[in-house]
Amino acid sequence: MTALPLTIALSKGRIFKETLPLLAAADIVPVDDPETSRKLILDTNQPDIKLVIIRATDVPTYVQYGAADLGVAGKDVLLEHGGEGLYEPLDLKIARCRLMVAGDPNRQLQLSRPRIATKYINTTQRWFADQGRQVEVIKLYGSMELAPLVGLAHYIVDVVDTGNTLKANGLAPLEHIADISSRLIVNKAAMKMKHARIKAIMVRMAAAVGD
Ligand code: PRT
Ligand code: MG
Repeated sequence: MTALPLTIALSKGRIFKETLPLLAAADIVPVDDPETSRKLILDTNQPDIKLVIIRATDVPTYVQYGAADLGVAGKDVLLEHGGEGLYEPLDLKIARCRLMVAGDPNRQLQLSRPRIATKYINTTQRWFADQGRQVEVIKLYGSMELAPLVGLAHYIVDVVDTGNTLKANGLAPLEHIADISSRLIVNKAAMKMKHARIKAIMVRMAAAVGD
């Protein structure tokens, strides 16, 4: 019996680096290095397993539509995406951070309808709406920390790790929305069609997850 081929979606940078040892535990080792290669589809030591290297925010979309069977995505990205069409069976406990509301700590005025700059517009709307707080959400694609400094927004919602980036810009974390780590995600149809194969990978990755 020949195994059905598998495609795994990953983003470059911290997720790729921290996922490598977990994939290795499942005997999946990329042949090319995405940081130096320009290839978007990487071969692995297993002829029927490929890695696709895409933007972090695109990973759930590829898995949802079955363009990838598996993927690794931050919980921040999954909350924003909504999780439609995919399972989230395993917390890989990598790329950990916190999703926070942040702003100028010396300017805690109770604005009636503050403007919040973020790339997480759905999550931000939900966080404030659930508390009955009226806000105006502005979509940005990066460098959220700049927005309060130039008067574009009163606050931001972003992921924070060390807090150094906030601090360097005179900002501080104000409210904790969620603890974030990266999750293994699986296309729902693939989970049925390729169950034995995916289960075997999941079991071996789960055994390699640390604390
Ligand atoms: O970079 P790109 O625009 O391509 O996409 P991305 O930023 O979504 O990808 P990437 O690789 O930077 O992040 C992937 C995932 O890593 C995120 O979805 C999070 O789940 C997780 N993660 C963990 C982080 C951080 N830690 C983190 N610190 N993602 C981003 N950051 C940013 C943070 O927003 C801040 O601007 O890094 C900066 C430094 O953080 P401090 O607090 O340590 O100074
Ligand atoms: Mg980034």
